[in-house]
Amino acid sequence: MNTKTSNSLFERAKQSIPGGVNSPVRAFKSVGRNPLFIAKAAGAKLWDVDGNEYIDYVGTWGPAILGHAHPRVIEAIRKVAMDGTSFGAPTELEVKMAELICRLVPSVEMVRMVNSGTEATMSAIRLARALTGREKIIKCEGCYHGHGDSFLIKAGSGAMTFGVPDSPGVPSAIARLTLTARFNSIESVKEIVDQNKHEIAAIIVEPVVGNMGCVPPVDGFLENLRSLCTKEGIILIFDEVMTGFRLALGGAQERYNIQPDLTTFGKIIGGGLPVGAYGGRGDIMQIVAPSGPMYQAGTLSGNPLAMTAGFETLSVILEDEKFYQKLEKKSQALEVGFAENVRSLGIPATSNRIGSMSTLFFTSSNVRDYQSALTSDTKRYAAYFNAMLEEGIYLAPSQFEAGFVSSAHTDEMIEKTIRANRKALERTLRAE
Ligand code: KE4
Repeated sequence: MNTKTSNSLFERAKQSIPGGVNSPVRAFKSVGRNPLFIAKAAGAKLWDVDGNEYIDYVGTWGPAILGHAHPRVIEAIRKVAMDGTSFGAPTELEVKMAELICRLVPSVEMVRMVNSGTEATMSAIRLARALTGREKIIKCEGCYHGHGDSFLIKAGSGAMTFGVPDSPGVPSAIARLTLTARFNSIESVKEIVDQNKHEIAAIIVEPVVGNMGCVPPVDGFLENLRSLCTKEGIILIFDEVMTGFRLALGGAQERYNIQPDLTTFGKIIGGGLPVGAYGGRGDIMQIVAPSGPMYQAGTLSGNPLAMTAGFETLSVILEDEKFYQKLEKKSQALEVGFAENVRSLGIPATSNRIGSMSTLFFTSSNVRDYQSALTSDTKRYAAYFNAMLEEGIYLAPSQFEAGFVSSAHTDEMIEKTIRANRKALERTLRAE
């Protein structure tokens, strides 16, 4: 596979961008090769600058639920851009977007737009602290909530990929306020709450984790979190930056029928443009300036391009009442095909999937939390990743990420991917 242009671009990029990329996981470090520079994308396909074509299962880390460059979304952005890209003043588009999110997400009565998932989660915990007057928060090991100081403690995603879950530069005074529990262990959460009575402002969790690889909640975990927070006066924050509008129109909270106090969003609601949002109970959101004292702001928050791209994306989904069933069918076919290959080749691997989010873990353990995810053979994952790339399949360049199926993935692409998976697994066997 010729990647000459990508390689020379990467050498150039490293002269002016730290690590040559604008987000660490893109550097392909954990899969032992230079990153591919992408020239264009359409539907479920990517083309790199050397003309190589791939079926894409990263989907720009979640936003591309319709595939890339959906004609409706592109046309809507083109049209709205003609009237200006940002005004720093309210627009009707923001009202329409806020009303749509409130209509679709069960627990959200009011919502504030921001520019990234990180901004959304940072604002949500500030709001929880403002409301409760408490300072400590609980997160789960392996969950990733963006790069805000309070979250880079046993973080997932890129931090887990590079084995630096706790970043230098985070003041110990801040780090001390973040306590970490084990995902899927309500006992570990209760223990921390009991040891910090009346001091916990919020528990923030990915209701279905994507950032240690895909790890669903075990039965009762989310329900127990909800009742614990209600009993203890702790704000329950569902970080649905990845799962929002991915797992259902109402996100994971609709799927699991749980009402968090606050929810954070990102990715899909921007249709591929920079966006984030946080929302929830009206009585809590009223505290946010200018209706209340908790300050949070943003020059480009709710800008017309991102609002339009997100609104059009959600509109396309809403027009197809079978949208999520079709996504489920394709994602299940992929999972069954992979499982058959893994079984027949005797590879120690297990797959977790919820809806169109999934991960093939190279471990024989059942992956249900950070510790079990870490039993994965990351060297084998790297070999598998590279073999799939050679077969024209673009996967997440890390064992600790989720892959995504979009509505643009055809049955033929799913079948091609299953065939490629078998060849790639065979190559990893030979590489042993
Ligand atoms: P951003 O600040 O990257 O928009 O969102 C942070 C974030 C918050 N919460 C969850 C559940 C997330 O998944 C993310 C971001 N996800 C990663 C992918 N695992 C972004 C990819 C990257 O860092 O380049």
